[in-house]
Amino acid sequence: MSDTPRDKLFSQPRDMIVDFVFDEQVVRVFSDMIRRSVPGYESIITLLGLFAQEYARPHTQLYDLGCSTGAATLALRRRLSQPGCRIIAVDNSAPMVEACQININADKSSAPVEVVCADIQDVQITNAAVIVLNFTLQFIALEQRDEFLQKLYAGLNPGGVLLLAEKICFTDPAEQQFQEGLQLAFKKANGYSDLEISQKRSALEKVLIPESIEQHRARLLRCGFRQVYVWFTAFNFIALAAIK
Ligand code: GEK
Repeated sequence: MSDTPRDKLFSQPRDMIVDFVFDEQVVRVFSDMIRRSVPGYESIITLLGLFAQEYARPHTQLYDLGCSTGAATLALRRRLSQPGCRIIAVDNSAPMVEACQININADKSSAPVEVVCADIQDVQITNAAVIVLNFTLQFIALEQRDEFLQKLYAGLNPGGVLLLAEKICFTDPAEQQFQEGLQLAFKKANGYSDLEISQKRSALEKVLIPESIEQHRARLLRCGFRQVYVWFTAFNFIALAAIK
């Protein structure tokens, strides 16, 4: 995945900004785009593997929901040593699923992976030890998030972990400006121009809806998770572990 073409999707002025979609153009540059946009992305991906190592139990399932090109799936797979486990990677973008399958096929680790093209809200979750929602919940409609997380909770085995990483917002406007400003600086330092940043922001506006850490924590506790911990944070991006 290291030879991914560079993301220049928003580099030219556009007459009309349409809502962001995970189409073939995005898939082609996705790996470059997410690394240059999300501070800490690569660390989060690598560290997810440790949760597979620590939380997978023999003959259980691990889910990567909104798997995109399979980075988290591969991190889980490479650290998975329990017998009889299976990873189920799901995305509703056909070109993402295609790219994910290619990356899985090229990987030499042995745990079986099933790559599924479906809406994550329609997937049956059963016998799960680990569920990864890495920057995916933010694309689910706000009013559907409670029901969706309740479903994940129900499919998780006791002692299992839900790994939720999200872009977040802050209730204090000064902190919002501070954290968002630093993410902007991160994107600029990674070579994105002001035009690219503002056009992409407009395209994502109605599609990616961030919530505050308090909202995430409250929802997870409402669903029944007994422990909710932040295990990674970088500006306006966090990763939480919720244990059943
Ligand atoms: C990573 N987890 O590299 N059903 C299925 N897939 C969906 C849905 C849905 N309802 N909504 C969005 N997606 C990945 C990164 S990207 C994050 C996740 C980002 C999929 C969508 O097609 C895309 O592939 C992914 O969720 C979000 O760790 O681009 O900021």
